[in-house]
Amino acid sequence: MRAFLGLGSNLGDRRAFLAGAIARLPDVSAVSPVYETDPVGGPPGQGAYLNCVVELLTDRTPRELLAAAQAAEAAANRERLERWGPRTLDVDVLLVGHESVNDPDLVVPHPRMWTRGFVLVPLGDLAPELVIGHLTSDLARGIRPAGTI
Ligand code: GSY
Repeated sequence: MRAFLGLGSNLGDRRAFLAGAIARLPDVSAVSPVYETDPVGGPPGQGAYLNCVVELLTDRTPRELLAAAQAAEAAANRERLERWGPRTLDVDVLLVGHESVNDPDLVVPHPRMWTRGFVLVPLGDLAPELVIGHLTSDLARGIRPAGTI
């Protein structure tokens, strides 16, 4: 199955946190370019994010991928201090093949991914066919290329 995870960091050595997560996640087959993006939601005054999307070729279930995402966040010393607040690392399960999950702690496809430029732009680098009809110029505005990992 082709699965996609979204990665973001806006605290500390942001690029190192993304790189550490990519090294630790299972079955990674491709990594998008990195983008610097303005925070969506959360408290005022927090710093810009670095975001990217990774593709996995995997047989793991969405729940197994959630566990891998949470392990990567824990390894980045993430503390859940404030919902939507700044974080060393956020790893979201975006898509897992054609699977859908609707549990209190896990919804796949990710319910907000289609309205977030910081997800759709890097996802479009890896899978342009998935973002057609979703990625508008409004959403892409302010998503700034920041190199590769
Ligand atoms: O949902 C992921 C964490 N997050 C982000 C993010 O990764 N990038 C941007 N630009 N804003 C965000 N707000 C939240 S919450």
